[in-house]
Amino acid sequence: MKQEVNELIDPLKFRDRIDIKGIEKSMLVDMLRKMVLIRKAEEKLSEHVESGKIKCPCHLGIGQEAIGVAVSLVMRKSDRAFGAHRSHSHFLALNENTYSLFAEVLGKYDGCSHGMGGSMHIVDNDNGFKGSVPIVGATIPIATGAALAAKMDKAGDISISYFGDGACEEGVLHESLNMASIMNLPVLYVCENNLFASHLHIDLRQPSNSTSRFARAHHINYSTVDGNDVVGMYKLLKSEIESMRSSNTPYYLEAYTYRWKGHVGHRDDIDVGVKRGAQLDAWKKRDPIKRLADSLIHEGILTESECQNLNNEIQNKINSDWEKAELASFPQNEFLITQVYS
Ligand SMILES: Cc1ncc(C[n+]2csc(CCOP(=O)(O)OP(=O)(O)O)c2C)c(N)n1
Repeated sequence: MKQEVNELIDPLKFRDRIDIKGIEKSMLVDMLRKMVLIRKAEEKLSEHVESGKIKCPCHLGIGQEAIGVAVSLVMRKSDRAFGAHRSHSHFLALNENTYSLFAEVLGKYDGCSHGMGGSMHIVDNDNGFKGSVPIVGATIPIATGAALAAKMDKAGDISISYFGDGACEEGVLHESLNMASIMNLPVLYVCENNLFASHLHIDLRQPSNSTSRFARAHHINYSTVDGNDVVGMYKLLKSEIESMRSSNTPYYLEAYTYRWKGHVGHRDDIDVGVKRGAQLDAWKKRDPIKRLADSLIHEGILTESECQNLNNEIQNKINSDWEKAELASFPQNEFLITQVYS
């Protein structure tokens, strides 16, 4: 028997303004700025996957910006976050360093992994992003181990594990949840449930479109949320993470969202899979950025022209960082021996 989780997967719902009450103006503007930066950075990447200048595979998360931004705002630099193949938003939400990301995907020495990693091996130790790898599910146990280390350090740090709904089909998720539960580890599991694993919709892969049932099975507290509501997720995480830090408990956040681009590259992939063609336009109307911007304008926090200026400033930064990255140098050949190992 198939079970639908709830209305969170309905793209006709949750399209309106979001509840921004109780959050400081500077925090709201920061959220908007970070999401716009991530969106525009990925649009630039999309343009240059298409132009052929980017040679590495690029998994774009346009449409999913709110999740990484909400998490980044409750993190501290000593926390330890781990991502996967679709992690540009997790990286940029923490450091806004579009130059470092652009240089990386172009294989340049100035990139965050000195041009050796490309889009799927990005890292920023200083800001808490400990790295991403493309093997689906591979960083979930690493994040769990990092939570054990954090607990032993007794400094109240936590670890964060980002993964997609497809990663729940890997055994390591289940082993990790069990270990985090039985050992009381402060790890925040963040499932970005965009309903797809490559081209296959979750309805064709699972008896239910909820992955948080796995947290429940392991006695881990969890929430299922609108992953396109940055403020809602921020409010929830703020209180949950405080208690994780003091009591060393795991938490599972299932954030429902949708990626606007195909699995990899610049195309929309509307001709692939059974549901995408029908749903993509509807999900674009549940845009996390527009919903926050509309809310800020409606509440008189920003004017339309201030919003436009913010967009323009970010676009200028993106353009100039891209141009600078194109001019940057490639790493020396010796780096293949000194920086890459197997
Ligand atoms: C162990 C493993 N199996 C298969 C793949 C091929 N693969 C890459 S991404 C992906 C789908 C992952 O889906 P999900 O975890 O939901 O993340 P999303 O792409 O939706 O962000 C697959 C099957 C892989 N990289 N690693």
